[in-house]
Amino acid sequence: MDKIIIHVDMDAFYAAVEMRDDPSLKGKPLIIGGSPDSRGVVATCNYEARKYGIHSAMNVKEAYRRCPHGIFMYPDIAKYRAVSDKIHAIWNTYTKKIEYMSLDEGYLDITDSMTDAQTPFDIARSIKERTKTELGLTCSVGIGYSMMSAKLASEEKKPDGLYAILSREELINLIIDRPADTIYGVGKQTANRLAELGIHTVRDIYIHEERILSSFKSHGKSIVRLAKGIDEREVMPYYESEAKSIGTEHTFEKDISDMAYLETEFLAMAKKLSLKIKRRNKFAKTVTIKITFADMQTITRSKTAEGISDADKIYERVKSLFDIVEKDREIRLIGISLSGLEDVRYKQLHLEEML
Ligand code: DCP
Ligand code: MG
Repeated sequence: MDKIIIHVDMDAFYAAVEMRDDPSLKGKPLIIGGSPDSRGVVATCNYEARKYGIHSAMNVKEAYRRCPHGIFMYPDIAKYRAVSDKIHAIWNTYTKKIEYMSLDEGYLDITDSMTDAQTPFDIARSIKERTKTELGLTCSVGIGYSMMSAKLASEEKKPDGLYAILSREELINLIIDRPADTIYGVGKQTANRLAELGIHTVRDIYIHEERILSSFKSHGKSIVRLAKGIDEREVMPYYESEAKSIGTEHTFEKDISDMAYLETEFLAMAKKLSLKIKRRNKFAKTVTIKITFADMQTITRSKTAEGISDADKIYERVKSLFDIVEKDREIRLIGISLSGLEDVRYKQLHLEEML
């Protein structure tokens, strides 16, 4: 049976909280970020400021150049976090199967929690209504049969939107002529590589399916499936994401002596784990590799240092461990595990950049 997933994303979150708390800011372009003379970047801005082409991650100096009469404010993360807790508390009354993506965004799987008398639209409207009356804020809500369809639906009518994409056909009709990076998992880098293959839109993904499958391996398979509307990802509730470690391992059909090949495998694993750990909003302090030799002897090697989540950082640590393993026998299995997981401190890096 299809799932019913709701994706909620607050509108201009930090800016909306500031406008709510100081109504004199309403109607004026408001930019939250570093001061105009600092090296900071824009965290967000309200919709008035967006008319000037200002957006998240833009250099504040550039934002100031575009809109010198705008109001520029530093973010107050503690305040937004407290508001976020209240938002999450509202969501929690509809289902316990919630995956929080950031302070202002989350997926709610309501498949099993909805009563017979309710439709997904009742729940979506109720969430919007309560967010408005109890917190004085607006959000955009998407209803989908999968995580990707729910997310695209919430973006569709932003701000204060409500939209549903309830079948693969509807999803495909909506996205077929959109850029390839509409597909979850297609970031800048992948989009560039796709463009080199002449693939620019979702339609091109269908046309050149074979080319993608041969050039991108398992990532290609996932791109093609998602483009066709097949998205089996489960909403991962908080309690499940509390697992103490995240790992993956691979047993080879034949024992391997080619070290360069093993390094490529480790790199692919690091990429996979990076996606997983980022989805859980975590950093890992400890990286452990596991190696089983052809004679079934297994060894593990660990390194603990600052928390990381990027694939290249994970791989770097894996490589430093693998380099010092004595490779005198063929290898049957390799694995990586990430532990010492800590929460991503929301935007702290960004704050540091600004101060
Ligand atoms: N944020 C940030 N730096 C970024 C992006 C976002 O600090 N590069 C912060 C500020 C945002 C909040 O996270 O208010 C939520 O991010 P969104 O991408 O959901 O953006 P907004 O909620 O601000 O706007 P929208 O209405 O487009 O969702
Ligand atoms: Mg938002």
